[in-house]
Amino acid sequence: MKTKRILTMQDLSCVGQCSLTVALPILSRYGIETCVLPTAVLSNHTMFNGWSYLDLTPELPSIFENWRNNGIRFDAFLLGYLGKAQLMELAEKCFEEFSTAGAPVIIDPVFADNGKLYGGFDMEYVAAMRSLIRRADIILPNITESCFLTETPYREEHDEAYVKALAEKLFAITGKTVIITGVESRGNIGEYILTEVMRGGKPTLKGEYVLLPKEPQKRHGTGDIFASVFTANYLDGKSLADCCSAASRFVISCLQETDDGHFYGVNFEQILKNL
Ligand code: PXL
Repeated sequence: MKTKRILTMQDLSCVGQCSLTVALPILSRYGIETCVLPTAVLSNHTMFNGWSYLDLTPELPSIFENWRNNGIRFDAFLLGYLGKAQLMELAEKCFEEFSTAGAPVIIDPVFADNGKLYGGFDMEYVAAMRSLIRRADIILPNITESCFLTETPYREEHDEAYVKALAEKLFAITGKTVIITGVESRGNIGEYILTEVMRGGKPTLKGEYVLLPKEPQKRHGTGDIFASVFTANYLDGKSLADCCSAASRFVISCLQETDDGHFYGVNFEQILKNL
């Protein structure tokens, strides 16, 4: 079987078990050739007290020129934390120029959680992301990101009608599969999938929950782990619900593997072999 080649575009945080340092080992573990486009190099992720930030945006045109000269193409794209609004246009150029036919674009918008933007982001970034997701085949925003992207007031508690409305507003932007992550329902947590299916010869929207019992602890980088496991399963032809379920189960195992002292991420390395 031909090995699939994916490009994952996100930051490289030297310390912190997120973005490229989780995407690369996880996707490789699934036998996918994983190429990286680092958008920035940070000393550590932005949940630590302070970080250095080397913006790699100016380097991208020459990276693209060399890929162009070498005829490089990718069978899929996974985008996570980008960092600067200017990168969105470059990301679009990258999909246009370097895709094989039908290569899926999976975007986890990664700019906010718990009702707030992450450090270093502003509304210009949100607007640029709103435009970029029109190019995605699948988006993986959490509730907070869904609210920012659809200009919906954030609610701490959410019910099914609220989640459905958010997903439908996102679908109106992308016209493609929307998967809202971190959705809570009666002590369970998981995803709400909204996708178009054919019913009686007509395209129809189908909503579906994938829920598992909630782990009490929260850790950084679990969204990036989710996106990587999801993507690997998706490229393997699994259903959207099975991709979500596999990704959530692995995140739960990672959380269970991590002791209280490990505040900045999860010990996914210990259980990578179980994937
Ligand atoms: O896990 C998301 C993420 C990725 N990269 C960096 C981050 C964050 C979340 O804060 O700071 C640099």
